[in-house]
Order: sequence, then structure tokens, then C-alpha cells
Amino acid sequence: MIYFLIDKKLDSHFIYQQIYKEIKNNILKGRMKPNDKLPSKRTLAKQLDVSVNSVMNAYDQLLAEGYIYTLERKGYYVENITQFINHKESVKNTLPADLRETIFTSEGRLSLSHMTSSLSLFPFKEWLKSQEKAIKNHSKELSEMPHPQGPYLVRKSICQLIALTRGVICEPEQIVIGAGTKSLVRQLMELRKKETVIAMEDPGYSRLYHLLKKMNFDTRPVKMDKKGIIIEEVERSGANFAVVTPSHQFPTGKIMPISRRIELLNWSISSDDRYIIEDDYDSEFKYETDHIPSLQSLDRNHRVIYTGTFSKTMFPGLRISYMVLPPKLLRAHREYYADLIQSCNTLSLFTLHYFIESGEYIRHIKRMNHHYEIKRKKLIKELQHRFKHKVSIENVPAGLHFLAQFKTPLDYGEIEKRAILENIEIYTMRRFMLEHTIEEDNRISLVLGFANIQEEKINEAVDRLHLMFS
Ligand code: 76U
Repeated sequence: MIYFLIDKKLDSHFIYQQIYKEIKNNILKGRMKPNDKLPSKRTLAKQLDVSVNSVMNAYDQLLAEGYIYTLERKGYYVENITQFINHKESVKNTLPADLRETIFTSEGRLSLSHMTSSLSLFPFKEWLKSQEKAIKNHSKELSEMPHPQGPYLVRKSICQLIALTRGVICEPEQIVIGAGTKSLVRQLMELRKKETVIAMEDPGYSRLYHLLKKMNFDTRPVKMDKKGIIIEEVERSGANFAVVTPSHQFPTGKIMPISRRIELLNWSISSDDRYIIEDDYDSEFKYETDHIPSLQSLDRNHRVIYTGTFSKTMFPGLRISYMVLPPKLLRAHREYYADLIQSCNTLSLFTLHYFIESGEYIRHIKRMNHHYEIKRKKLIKELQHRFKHKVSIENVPAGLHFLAQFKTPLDYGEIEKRAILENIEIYTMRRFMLEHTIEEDNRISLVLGFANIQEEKINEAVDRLHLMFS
């Protein structure tokens, strides 16, 4: 027989939970033994002075979870439950201190990070209108699993967009949408045998470099000259893949001239199975002169994999990026990833489609080009004004960051420490050096982003930089 009390002040929903909990605890603590018979629902209801329904609900729950079993016309019995070994009563404070996260307050901090975009002019109203259209027109698609590469309609609008803005030649079928350039490159490289040798620009996108190394690819940082990655070095590295940022080299900002582009394309076709990954991460921002056509637009041999992102033109939190695969790699992708689950949020993707279709996207880029150009010029002017001959800037009118060299006897470690003290977010060249070490000849290179600093705060940011170097 089991004895416990029920608190009837609570409503009946809670009464069934109390019965369930009491019996469960009795079983777990061994007070009720395997194969013990439970009282009939009616008997227990009477004993506890509760409704039969409450007992029935409690028994049903215990049955569903496997604490009890039933024999037809005989009643309910306690299951023979395996006992836990090493079962602690409390689960509190088990997370080691080094895994705890400190919530960082960015109060008063100014950011010259290259990883941001500005939301101050983002047309959220139009974005929400596009979202409404997406909900209204795509309830069927939203309730289903999307195509592994992303909905065709969205790929079609991206395809038209990049044909227009970047001269990319492709079909919607070739586009693979995903939550981030790095994860798309990972997807692509998973198709490749480990013998693949990958050449990367040094300095370059270190996160991608580390990813490829962790994937066990032979990844070779390759030096650059004024025109970009040195083709002879690529050749010498034995690479059959080259990752490049020709429109605005990351992070130096250099634009690869046509001669080097052609050399690179010629490299790609001078042997079988050679490919170029063109990471076109911020080419939508080009000031003073016109946009530079993508490398992919010059490729007549299907050797360029083009990757693009909405992180810079819109905002990084959106997590929508895409790659364009040449037919041969597309076939391999389709075969390998028949069961791939699209990583982007389908509602955001359809919203993006209407945002592009309505012309809002292009309008936003135009607005942002103007906005960023003003901030870029102001930051450069202020730096030159404050630092005079002690700063030299790679003034390439493109993208959302530039490289600035400061004359100073201080070293990189010291500058990084001082940036924290001055409450300013900056990234030094150390972040981008893949393997070749930087010569610290009384110079420090910083990659300065101007997207997220308010125009009226630029002076203050430069003051803080000045303090760091003095
Ligand atoms: C992206 C380069 C070189 C692509 C980039 C970025 O994933 O599409 C940089 C750092 O938002 P995604 O990435 C776009 N290729 O610099 C944007 N910046 C990186 C991702 F946030 C970070 O770690 O220095």
C-alpha cells in the first residue's frame, strides 16, 4: 500500500501531477518494488479523496514513461527499472568555471571593427513589408522542408541580381544558399579528396584558413605582391585550389588588376581539376569609380566558384550567403548532398526575394555607398590630421575597411592591450597573418572598419587611437 497526501488547494490539473510525482518517487527510491501491484484507480481515488480521472491521468503518464505496466483485467504493476549508477542528487554548479561566459557590456566602446555593418539606415519597414508578402504568398513552402540549395525562386532572384551587379554568369540551379561563407566553403570542400592542396592569400581570411587546416587539407599561405597573389608561388605550392578576394583583397584592400586575373584564370586551366574560389565578400561597396566585374565573369572554363554574402550589404546577423558552383562541382554536390538540410531560415529567404524584387535592396546599397563613403573619407582625413607623417593609409576607395600603418616603437601585443584600455575595438594585422610573420620595423598595421562607427564619433575614435600610440 502507498501513502501520501495531496494538496487539494491546487486545481485538479496539479492534483494528477502530484499523484504522478509521488508514485514516481516511490518507485525510484525503491519504496515500491518491481512487480508490486498498484491500487486500482477507484481505490486510490477514494483513499486520496480525489476524482478517478486524476488518478487515471497520473497512471497514464506513468505508463507512457515506462514506470508502470498494465496487465489486461488485472491492473497496474511497477516496472523493473534499471538503477542509475553514480547518480548525483543535485545538478547545480557542474559547469566548470572556464566554460562560463561573461556577459560583456560594450558601454562607451567605439568600434572600428571590419566585421560590422551599419543598421542605422536599414529600411526595416520595407523589410517587414517583404516579410508580409513572403508569409502571404508562400505558406505552402514555409510549412515544408526547403530545397537543400534554398528555394528556387530565391536563387533566381540572387542569380539575376549578381548578373546585374557583378556580371556573374550562372543559372539559379548553380546557386547554393547557406548560413555563412565559411560553412558553404566547408560544404564544398567536403566533396574534395584530402589530396587537394589549397593556396590562400597571406595575409588573408584566417578563420577560413583554420577551418581548411582543421579539415586536414594541405593549406598553403601564399605571399602577395602589389597586384595580389603571386601566380608563380601558387604554382610552386602545388595547389589545385586557390582562394582569392580579387575585388578588395582581404584585408589589405588591393584590387587585383586585369593582368593578374587573366594569369590566375590561365593557371586554373593549365591542369585538370584546378579551381579558384572567388570570395566576393564586400564588392558592392565601391566609391569614386565604377564597380569592378567579378573574376567569375571572365571565366569561360567553369573554374571559378563564386561566393557572395548579404552580411556586408545588409547585416551579418542575417546569415545569408551563397556560392555559385561550376556544373562539374554542382553535380558532385547534388550527388553527395541529396539529404542536405538548408541552413537558412526559409522565411528570411523569401523575405529577401521580395526585398530584392521590389528594388529596395539596390536602393539600400546605393544609400549605404553614399553613407559609407562619407565615413571613410572622414576617418581617413581625421587620421591624417592627427597622425600626420606617422600614418600611411592604403587608400583604396572600396569596401568597408582599409589598412593603415602607424609608425611606432610599440609592438603588437602592447597596441592590442592599449586598445582594450582605451575601450576601442580594432584589429591588428596579427589577426590576418596566416603563416608569414610580420616584420615589426617600428610599424603597426591596423585594419580599420568604418561601417559601424557613427560619423560624429569618428573624431573621438581617432583621439583614442592617438592615445594608444602615444
Ligand atoms: C565574409 C571574408 C574575407 C567572407 C570576410 C567576410 O559568413 O558570409 C572576418 C574576420 O558572413 P559570412 O562571411 C562573409 N569573406 O571578411 C566577413 N567577415 C568575416 C565573417 F564575419 C569575419 O574574422 O576577420
